Amino acid sequence: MKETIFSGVQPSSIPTLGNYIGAMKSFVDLQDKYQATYCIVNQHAITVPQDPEILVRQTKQLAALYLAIGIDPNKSTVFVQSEVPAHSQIAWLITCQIGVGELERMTQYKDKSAKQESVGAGLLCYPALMVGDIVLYDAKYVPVGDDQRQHIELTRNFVDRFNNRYGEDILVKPEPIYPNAGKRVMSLQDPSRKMSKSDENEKSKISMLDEPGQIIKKIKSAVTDSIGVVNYDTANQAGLSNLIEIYASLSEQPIKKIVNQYHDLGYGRFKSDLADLVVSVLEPIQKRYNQLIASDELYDILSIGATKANETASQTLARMEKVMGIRYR
Ligand code: ATP
Ligand code: LTN
Repeated sequence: MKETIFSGVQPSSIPTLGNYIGAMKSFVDLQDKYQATYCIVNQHAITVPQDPEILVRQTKQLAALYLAIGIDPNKSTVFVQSEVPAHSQIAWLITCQIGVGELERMTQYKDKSAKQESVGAGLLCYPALMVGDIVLYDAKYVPVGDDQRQHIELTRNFVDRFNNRYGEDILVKPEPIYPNAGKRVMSLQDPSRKMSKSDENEKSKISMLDEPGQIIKKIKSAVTDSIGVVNYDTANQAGLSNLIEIYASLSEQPIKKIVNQYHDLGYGRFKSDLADLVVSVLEPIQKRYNQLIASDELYDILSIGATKANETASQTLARMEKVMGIRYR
């Protein structure tokens, strides 16, 4: 039996190159070795305000992108979170067992709540939903970017606590899988902040659906420094080092080799080759995306995915409800 992995991306906007490199690319790479379940986590997206019509559109777009990057529905289960009720059901059981203090310490909560005028309780309770996503599928591994480190740690602590209280081996304790290069892709305009799909500054991010012209322009205008020599030095050349990581991930070459190759060629040449590389990766994905988004195939795949996910998830939910004493028959 293959070991299980689970991961998800929020349909909060079109995914960026950061989402692709940090997480989605690994989804494809790992699907042969593991029994994979990949979710479009739309219930996570509503922890901050969303326009309903745009959310629906983005949900379909993200599903199409999952398939366009190479997630194979014959190997992996792909589904939309709201189509599997066990996610919201288990989230409540978990919410009742997580401390408010624990939730308030999450940096994602601090960052996101600082940006909201009025903070919904869902934003604070969000990690309970994420813990639920992972444990429902008995996931041993979770491919994610570095910004999810704290949430995975919280999941691991929760599983320990739960199993201690209710019996060993009820829940599987997951481990994160981070990519070798690009576990934290930074903003092209401010390399001290992560590239984020909900960043309002379009120049800070490359969307997976950006056209070649936009990609070239954004990489050309990415913030670097005045040192002028291509080096991987995150302290003094943070912007450039971020571009090198992107190059390393997409070309699957070691950072050292890239630095050797471009060391004396100047930033202009490096940026122009990087832009070509990004375009060469995204163009075929966009081509497949355009076919998928216009077809009914997408709905069929998501229906089959939700049915499969439901089978597994409802069993875990039942196991948890039983030990917690809220299944009386
Ligand atoms: P939002 O801006 O709406 O919070 P996000 O861009 O942070 O979205 P998520 O949907 O929260 O994206 O994350 C999906 C996956 O992408 C997660 O595994 C996350 O760790 C990863 N990820 C997000 N941003 C980056 C980044 N800049 N570098 C590497 N991985 C990232
Ligand atoms: N919280 C993640 C998205 C997410 C996720 C998950 C990732 C929701 N549920 C389960 C891995 C496993 C985020 O905001 N980046």
